[in-house]
Amino acid sequence: MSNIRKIAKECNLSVATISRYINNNGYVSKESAEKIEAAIKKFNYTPNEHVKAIFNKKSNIIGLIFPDFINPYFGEMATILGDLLQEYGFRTIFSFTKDDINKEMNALKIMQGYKVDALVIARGLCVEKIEKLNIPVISFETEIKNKVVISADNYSGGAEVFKYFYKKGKTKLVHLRGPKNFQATESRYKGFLDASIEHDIEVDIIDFDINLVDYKVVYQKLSEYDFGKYDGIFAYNDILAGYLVDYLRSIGIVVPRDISVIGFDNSYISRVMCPSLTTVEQSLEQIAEKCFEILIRMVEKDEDIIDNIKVPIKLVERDSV
Ligand code: XLF
Repeated sequence: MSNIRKIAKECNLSVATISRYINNNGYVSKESAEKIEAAIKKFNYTPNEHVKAIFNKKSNIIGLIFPDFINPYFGEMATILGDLLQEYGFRTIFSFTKDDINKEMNALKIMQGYKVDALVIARGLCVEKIEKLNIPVISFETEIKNKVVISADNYSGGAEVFKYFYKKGKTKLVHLRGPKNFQATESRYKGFLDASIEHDIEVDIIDFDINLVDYKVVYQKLSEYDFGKYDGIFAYNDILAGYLVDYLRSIGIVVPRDISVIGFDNSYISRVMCPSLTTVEQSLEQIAEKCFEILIRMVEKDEDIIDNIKVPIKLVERDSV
């Protein structure tokens, strides 16, 4: 006999009443609630998620699709958000895309198979497919029609980097630009470029259109350029800035003595790097908390939400400039 039926029999109540009590979704008298509590204790019962799911028509699972956890920014974001969801009582499952469309397609299929109640997709690429999903979706960074989109104010971030270099007297600048299919880094690039045009300073742009997962490939790419002619480098994110500082050291260029470097993210590596990294903060806490709050509204309260949320950025001064 299933646990719920055992409890129902013990209490002399219907299975529906037990379910209402366990799932907190309807009236149960005080007297019945006390009986049910006693039976739960007696049988040492922990609600079976599958049973809950059948009664609620919800799986209680949130799917989180991320590029990878090699980039500490995504690792930190998933930890904060996953923890909030877990504390609330949700289960989380993860899939990784490595920014590959086929892997992302597969991840979406797997998530649908698990009948997740909602999805958070970071830097998604399969825009049309995601647009058609009929479950709540929060998209981090990628604009998707009729969905909730959350991103940092990347354009302002890029502009702030230029202005900071300029204020510090650095005008021989280069930007390591992210892959063109990343909307966030494209905005950083545009913000940086527009600010340089406004100040009448010509800047160089290097297309860094490779995956940062394999550091050997990154170092190989860095070795193709002559960084000695610049006094400031804007890397499109912290992990690239980390590789860059290390690479420069390996060829005898010392940061910040010989050249300044600014990243983007304010992930924990920016604090522990040597020198510590001046960077643009896209607040992990604010982004994760916003995702959590909206997920709860969409999944628990069945609210239909379409929004485009821009989280403000902040330049964090450290030792790399
Ligand atoms: O997609 C962008 C590029 O990398 C994302 O916000 C990140 O900055 C994370 O490191």
